[in-house]
Amino acid sequence: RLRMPYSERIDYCKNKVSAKLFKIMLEKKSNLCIAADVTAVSELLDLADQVGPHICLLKTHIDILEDFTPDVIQTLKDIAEKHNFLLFEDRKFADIGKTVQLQYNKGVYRISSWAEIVTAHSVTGNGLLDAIKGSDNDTKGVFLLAETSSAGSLINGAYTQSTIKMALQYNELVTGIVCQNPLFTEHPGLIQLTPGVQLQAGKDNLGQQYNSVEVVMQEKGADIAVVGRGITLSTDPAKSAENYKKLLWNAYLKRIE
Ligand code: UP6
Repeated sequence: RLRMPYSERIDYCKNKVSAKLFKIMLEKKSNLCIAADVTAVSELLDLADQVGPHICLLKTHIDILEDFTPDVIQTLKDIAEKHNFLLFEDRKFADIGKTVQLQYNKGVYRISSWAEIVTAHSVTGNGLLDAIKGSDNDTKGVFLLAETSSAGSLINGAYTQSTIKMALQYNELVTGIVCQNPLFTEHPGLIQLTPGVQLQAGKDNLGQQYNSVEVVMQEKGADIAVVGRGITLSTDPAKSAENYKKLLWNAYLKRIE
């Protein structure tokens, strides 16, 4: 997987969304996912429109918006279409199947009606993935969490390996894995999504740990890097996103050289 160009990996994708995502990445020369962690709708929409040309994925925590109304979704969808990126709700589902089914399809957010990709923990087992798989929308993908970027995580090696097994078992539904290391190198159809990325290695005061662009792409096996505050807290998010995009794409090109 690590030395194979994204273009060649499309043929290995069992999940429709992964193939679509690889195509967008190639068209836009972008393996940047923004973590749009802002709490006002206007900020989210502005940010999406500004960084839109430079990203392949817009990752949301839709439940942190303080002024959410259902019509926000249509506007987000329009921006996503305008700039050709996918909407990705980082819900980190982790309940029994029945509850996840309700959380995914119902409530004010109706996540399944707009997010082509969601995240899930593997901790509760297959029922959770069966619930997502069984719901209406037919273009959907899941990133399963096999590791986290936070210090002191309770996830161990056995959990990580079982998560990858689960991803392979559900390969029609699973777009890829959220992790910090090159774990599933024999499976080019799965995408590695790696959060905890900034220009320099470091940490925040709540356990988040950052690696640099070069390290995540060349040593840690990331296919897509998630950048949040590295962009959102900069004075010019569009320019910052463009800079991350170029650095990430160059690091990818170096990796496949
Ligand atoms: N995220 C992590 N680490 C994980 C999984 N997910 O940071 O292991 C998510 C967070 C946040 C984003 O929920 O939205 O990635 C990182 O944002 P930051 O770049 O501002 O730290």
